[in-house]
Amino acid sequence: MNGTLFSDAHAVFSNSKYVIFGVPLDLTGTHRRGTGKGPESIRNESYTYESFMPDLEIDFSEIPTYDKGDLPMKEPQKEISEVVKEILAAKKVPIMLGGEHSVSPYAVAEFADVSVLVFDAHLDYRDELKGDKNNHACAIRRMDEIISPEKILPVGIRSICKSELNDAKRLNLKYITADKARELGTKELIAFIDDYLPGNLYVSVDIDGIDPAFAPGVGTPEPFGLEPVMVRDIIRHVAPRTSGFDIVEVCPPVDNGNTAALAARFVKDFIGAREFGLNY
Ligand SMILES: [Mn+2]
Repeated sequence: MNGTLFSDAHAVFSNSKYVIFGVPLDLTGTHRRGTGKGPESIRNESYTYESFMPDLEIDFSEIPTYDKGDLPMKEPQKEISEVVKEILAAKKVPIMLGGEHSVSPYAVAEFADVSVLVFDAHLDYRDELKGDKNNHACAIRRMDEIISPEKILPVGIRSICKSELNDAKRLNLKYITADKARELGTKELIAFIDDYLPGNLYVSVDIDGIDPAFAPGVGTPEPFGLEPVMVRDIIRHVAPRTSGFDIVEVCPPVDNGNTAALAARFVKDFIGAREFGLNY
């Protein structure tokens, strides 16, 4: 990283409630490459926003947030496991900035009892790609080996290969397509999420779940995606019962800055809404 920390992340670890860390991993991208620059770009764009969040009436600078910087990514799985373990042991909330989506299962594995809400264009349900089980196209498959398919709900899906579809049916992985999300609308979709995934949540946002018109800077863009405001409203709604969050797949070399800015905004909305829901 270039030394820039997430805006208003002034706390030190010991007095923080939220711990941000970057995972600049770009190993298995299949189309456009460059997600390794994601964390740096998200941090830079976080400075575009006011500290004060008017609709939550919260000043982000008053929420104790610590930015640990980037992990070295020499041994991604080990590094992520150790950091998430440390954060959870201290009863803080980990927020991971990617990097490619293959990092998410490593974080999820450290949560004792959790369901996972995923935003993504792709089902990421291949057992392997190019002989690699840790390819970013296998992220949700790896997660469901950790916690079971019934405790995962991908939303915004519009890219699935035949084998993924067969496996999703066989293993009972439910998912919400982007078209279905639009048909339901935010209110009904939120009601469904609360019903299907009650209790403690981990939220993983692959930014390509959003329509490429709003989030063009991604490795594998898919048209007809989710609108950012729907994703924001869902994140805000579930934030108070969410104990881990990641945002992945921002790809700065093909971004006009808006994708990283949106990712930074989701981080702020998650933290702000969680505080609002818990403390106000
Ligand atoms: Mn994706």
